[in-house]
Amino acid sequence: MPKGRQKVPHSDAPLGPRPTCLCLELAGLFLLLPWVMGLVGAGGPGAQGLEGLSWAVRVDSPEGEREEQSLEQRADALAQAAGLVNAGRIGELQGHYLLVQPAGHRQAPQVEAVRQQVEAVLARHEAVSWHSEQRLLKRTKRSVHFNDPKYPQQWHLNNRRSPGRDINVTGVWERNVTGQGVTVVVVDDGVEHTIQDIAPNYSPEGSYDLNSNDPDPMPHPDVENGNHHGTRCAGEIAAVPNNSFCAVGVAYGSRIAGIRVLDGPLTDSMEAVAFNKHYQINDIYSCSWGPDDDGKTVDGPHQLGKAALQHGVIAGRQGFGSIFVVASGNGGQHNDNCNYDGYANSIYTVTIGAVDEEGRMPFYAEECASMLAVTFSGGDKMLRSIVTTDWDLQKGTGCTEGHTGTSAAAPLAAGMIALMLQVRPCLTWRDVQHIIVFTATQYEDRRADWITNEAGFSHSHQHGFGLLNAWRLVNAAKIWTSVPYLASYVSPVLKENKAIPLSARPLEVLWNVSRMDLEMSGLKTLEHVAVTVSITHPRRGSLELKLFCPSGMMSLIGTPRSLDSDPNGFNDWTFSTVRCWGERAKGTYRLVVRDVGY
Ligand SMILES: *[C@@H]1O[C@H](CO)[C@@H](O)[C@H](O)[C@H]1NC(C)=O
Ligand SMILES: *[C@@H]1O[C@H](CO)[C@@H](O)[C@H](O)[C@H]1NC(C)=O
Ligand SMILES: *[C@@H]1O[C@H](CO)[C@@H](O)[C@H](O)[C@H]1NC(C)=O
Ligand SMILES: *[C@@H]1O[C@H](CO)[C@@H](O)[C@H](O)[C@H]1NC(C)=O
Ligand SMILES: [Ca+2]
Ligand SMILES: [Ca+2]
Ligand SMILES: [Ca+2]
Ligand SMILES: [Ca+2]
Repeated sequence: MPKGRQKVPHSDAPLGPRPTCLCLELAGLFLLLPWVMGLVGAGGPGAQGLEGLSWAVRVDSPEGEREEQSLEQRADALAQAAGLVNAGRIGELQGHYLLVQPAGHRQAPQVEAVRQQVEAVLARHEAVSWHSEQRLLKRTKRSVHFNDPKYPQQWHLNNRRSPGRDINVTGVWERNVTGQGVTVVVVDDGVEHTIQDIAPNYSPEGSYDLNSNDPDPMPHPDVENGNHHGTRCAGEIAAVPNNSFCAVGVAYGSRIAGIRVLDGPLTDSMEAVAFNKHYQINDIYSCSWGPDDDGKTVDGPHQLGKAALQHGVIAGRQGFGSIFVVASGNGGQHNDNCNYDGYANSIYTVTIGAVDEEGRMPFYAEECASMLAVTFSGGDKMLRSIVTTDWDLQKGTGCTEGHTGTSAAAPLAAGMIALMLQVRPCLTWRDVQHIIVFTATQYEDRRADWITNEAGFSHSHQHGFGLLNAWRLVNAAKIWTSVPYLASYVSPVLKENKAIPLSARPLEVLWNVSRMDLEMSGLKTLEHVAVTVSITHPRRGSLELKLFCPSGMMSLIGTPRSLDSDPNGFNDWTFSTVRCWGERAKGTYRLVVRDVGY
């Protein structure tokens, strides 16, 4: 479960008339480049030729004419002349065909005689410019057999009980993509880096202890809450495989650092330091914490924390931008919503929620319009949790089967992003978000309100754009063309000096974004849409805010919360949504504010 941050007291704004003040901000891209999904598949002839003899040939047309049909006919004729069968074109290689022995002749006793005959025909034939007998290539499949005792229980990596209900990472590892060259930092209550599943991958260069102000983020023993949280998250990302100990991390070839900041009073300035600490070494910041999930808190990064997030995406990782992964929160039981959590709501963060082993939204999970995607974690008591490293500072075993909450989901996402950055280190922070949007997969859950937006992306407030899939993420990363520079458009401040009526007739605020506005800003396609509001209202939790993009796509940016009876309304709070991702920016935006009467 995420740790609470130190709460900053709300200022006591006087109850006055009820002005509503809001400002619409769009962030998006200048141009949407054509995008091709990375399909990895086999076409043309398969393995059928390898049971008998087979040859690859290049066929040329005599007149230099290269029409596929005439090439195909020549390959047929050639096959016949050689006593073979044309098994079809080889993949996408024009003029290349695979010729195989006919089915009945495969066990022919005089293999050598047949081989010589065919060779003679192919060598003489005027249509053949090249030929080569196909022999079996010796390739050792690097399939992964780990001796870690808890690896078989890591269903989120390789689910044998319900195939498909995992992050689909084993094929990525088999291709030697394990996060090599990438450093992930866990910003938390420390990382026990001496433990055998962490030590070989530990990065002291990326680490720091802001609670004690020293370079070593070793957690301090604490009987009450354990301070095991950061170590568990670190193990999910980079636990060492095949060391006969505990478990395996998603990106076990990456380096793992720790920033200890949650074990003591936390200030805005400490948070700002943490978000940019060693930001040319640390590529990905994994943050499994946030404001209280009590269903009545509205809080997030303050001035300095916000500035550090923005500075991180501009200057971190040699200018490609630090990747901030945040957990969406565990306030599900309290009807909490991650749009009241400024870390999740921030456009600079990758906001990750949880689904359980059965692919359902767990009881603790929060929903929100700024949710980017989900990945696996524990659920109710009957369902398995996440197996990972644990501290053994006092009498622990260094291994746990009980890590859960969105805290356990965010590090899995951080690990998957490390795999992407190994294959494409120069992806920008926005490329990473785009690739997640493009590759996350929708799946059925009766609680999910999937809607396909005008750009063709399906989003639900519960699951974002869907489930992260390591195989799809890495393949898309390989062929991704970086998105152009960030463009943004900010409307003027709109003041509506109107009361928000109880129930039936909501307050509506419209804002038209014209072609001229967009030409001035250079913005074409939406990514994030953010609305900053100041609303005075005697009971904040009674308010509901819906934002409609020009396409009509609705985002529930502010949900009513029965427990939130704060009398001060919203003061300059920014709500954001990713649901209009990829849509055109021009047109009318409509904010609908309603009092649901709690
Ligand atoms: C793991 O270690 C065993 C020896 O304990 C070895 O046989 C095996 O190949 C190793 N697996 C991997 C994937 O390196
Ligand atoms: C999972 O990965 C394998 C490669 O290991 C790939 O063939 C398969 O299509 C992937 N499944 C999904 C659902 O993406
Ligand atoms: C895997 O990658 C690492 C570093 O990128 C390299 O040193 C190693 O030789 C690779 N192994 C294989 C089997 O390709
Ligand atoms: C916005 O545009 C619509 C039609 O395009 C028009 O009816 C409406 O009056 C405009 N609203 C504002 C506030 O300019
Ligand atoms: Ca220390
Ligand atoms: Ca291990
Ligand atoms: Ca929350
Ligand atoms: Ca976010």
